[in-house]
Amino acid sequence: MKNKQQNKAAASEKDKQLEGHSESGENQFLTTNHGLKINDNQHSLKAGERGPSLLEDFILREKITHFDHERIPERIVHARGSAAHGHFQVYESMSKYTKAGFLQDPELKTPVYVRFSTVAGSRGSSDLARDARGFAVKFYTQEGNYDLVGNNVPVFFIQDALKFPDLIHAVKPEPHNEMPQAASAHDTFWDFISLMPESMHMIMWVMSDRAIPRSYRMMEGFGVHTFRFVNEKNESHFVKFHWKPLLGVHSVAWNEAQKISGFDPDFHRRDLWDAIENQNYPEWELGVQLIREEDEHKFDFDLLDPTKLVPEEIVPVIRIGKMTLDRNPDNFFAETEQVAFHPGHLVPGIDFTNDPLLQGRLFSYTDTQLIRLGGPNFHEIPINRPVAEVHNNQRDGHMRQTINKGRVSYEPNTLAGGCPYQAKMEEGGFTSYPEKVEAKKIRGRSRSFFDHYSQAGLFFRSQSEPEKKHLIAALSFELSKVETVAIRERMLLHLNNIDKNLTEEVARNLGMTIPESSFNGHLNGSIPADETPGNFQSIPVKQSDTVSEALSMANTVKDSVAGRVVAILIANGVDTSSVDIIKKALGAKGASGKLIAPSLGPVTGLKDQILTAEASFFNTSSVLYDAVIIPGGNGSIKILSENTDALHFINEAYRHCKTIALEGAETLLRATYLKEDEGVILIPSGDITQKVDAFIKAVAGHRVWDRELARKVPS
Ligand code: HDD
Repeated sequence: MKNKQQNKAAASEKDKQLEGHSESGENQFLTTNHGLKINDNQHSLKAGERGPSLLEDFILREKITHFDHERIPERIVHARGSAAHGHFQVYESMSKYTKAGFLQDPELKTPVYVRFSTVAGSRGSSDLARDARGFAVKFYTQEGNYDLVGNNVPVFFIQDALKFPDLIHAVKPEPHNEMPQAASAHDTFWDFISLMPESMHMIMWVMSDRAIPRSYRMMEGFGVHTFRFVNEKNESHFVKFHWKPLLGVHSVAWNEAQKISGFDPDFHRRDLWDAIENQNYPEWELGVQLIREEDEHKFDFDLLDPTKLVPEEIVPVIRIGKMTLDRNPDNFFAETEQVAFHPGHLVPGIDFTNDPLLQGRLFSYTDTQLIRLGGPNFHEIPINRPVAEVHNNQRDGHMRQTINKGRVSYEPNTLAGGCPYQAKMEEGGFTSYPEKVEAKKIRGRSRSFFDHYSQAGLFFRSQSEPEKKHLIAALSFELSKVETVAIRERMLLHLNNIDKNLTEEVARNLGMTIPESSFNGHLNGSIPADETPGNFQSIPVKQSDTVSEALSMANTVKDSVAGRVVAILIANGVDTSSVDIIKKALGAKGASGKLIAPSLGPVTGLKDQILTAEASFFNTSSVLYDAVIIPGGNGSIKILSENTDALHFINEAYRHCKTIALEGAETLLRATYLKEDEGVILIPSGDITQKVDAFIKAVAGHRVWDRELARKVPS
């Protein structure tokens, strides 16, 4: 009961903070920022109708000045993103492992704000760039904000935060000509990577289909670093965080991604927005891998190394709660642009480890907000404000919102009764886990960080055949854009330490042979130069044939079509009752069908019923849909089979391995490249009612990637 009241209080407090001028208000006069009612918003003040504008026009100056300052610096990384509100609930108390308040009570709903992003592109870049995706969750807990600032990939490129600026400089557009935008397929990125063996595992992930998700709703999320859970008895467990999407993990094809970037660069943003507007609320389960303190050194990699994952087969992921996103933001700038995440926003019960990448991040995020949001008071922006009360002696600074009362802004004090005073641990005061540290100062890394290839190999081996082909194609694409041959050669040497077959295929696509290992320059992360030269031989390569099923998307959940969009191709003469049946069947499963015709506007069906085309071949493309269905009706089928745009639409959907169903459409089928497989569903005229469920089931399977293996379509 208490928690319910607290939930309500927290939610309404958050709403109050977010309130502002709203569009639907009645009796609202236009005013200046100082509340003066404006009488004329059409004309600036002039000396006569044809005369010069007057400096006196404070209304013009206020409006233009505000406009001139509308932009703030975009995020240095993760500039392109979209976000939504929601809540998190734990399934059962995790008190055995952590005292974190929001992980104790299954009744407690903790508000969250979640921002998904790409990493490399600018704010206006396409959602479909090949890239890792940011997955940042802000929990507004009653003990303060907790941020889990992760990615959709469980590992990272580098082991030490000192290399982060180098990595980002290398991947961003090249500085002399600002090209290419939101793309890693260029020399500086691969030059850097080819000198950073530690990045090979992450390279496998970003060259895989994980880097071109179908939807933010269909991505896994990972905290990446090893963190700690700490319980009331101050006992610690290592913890790895996972977000598991209930819709499964799905991606698009690379050829498709490139086209989506042209047809709808907001594809992921729109998908998230539409799903929430249509009440297909995206859901993820929070998973944890828990490792006892005493087991820290039982792995053949270092838990502090962010380029390694803990295979789920070794430490299972326990699903401990669910997050649901159920409200779109009201204002993109105020919320999504101004939200400030920070891995250092912690609550009691969760703590850091000494992962050197995490340690550097703990400095970087506050620092970046100072410049991006303009000063030290960014925590007062509504989207960043905690629902927990804030009391401290910090004051003043740019854009201070709080009006601190009284004369005391120091501690200890007597004049304010000693307030605000420190909280003891049992009162919820945060204390750091007292990890023993005894060491010499050193710039270096542990030898336990030196195995750079084993998990890259594990990832590649664990992929399905179509996934492997996609990865090879992606590497071939990226490296073919690299002009400097020596960089490509170095990459082939690295790949050869991961998988021989992979390397041979990439080399063949590049028209190259795999060079002898001959590089003697500085390779970051190889065994130090005083022991052996920094070349490829000095990096240990372990042979293994283990696989991890969890790493392949082929093993994901395939039982839902919620939020999927199906293209329904129609023309005059279409059987409108078939259209009706399809739309209803899709709607019943949370999917939608969009009517696409040779032109926009009315389409006359059988029995003269009129349908309205929602899109036409002029303004849409098959790449924007999950599947295609062509309802019967002889007239419609005849028109479509003679329409080259319609044929291209169907052929392209086939190429991208989508499910295609055709009702009574043999003529149309013959005019396309389609060959029958489980994703090409032929429905005899009039049988749509019986067959529509089989079609929807096939759509839930997402793609018939095996079509590529049969060499019916290119991968
Ligand atoms: Fe970072 C933003 C995730 C390493 C420095 N990072 C940012 C965001 C995400 C991540 C999801 C976007 C947050 C949002 O939506 O506003 N970053 C990661 C992950 C990392 C990582 C999973 C490795 C495991 N990051 C990392 C390092 C540094 C940074 C090593 C610096 C030393 N990251 C930043 C940043 C950003 C940022 C420059 C840009 C905007 C912001 O922080 O608020 O400070």
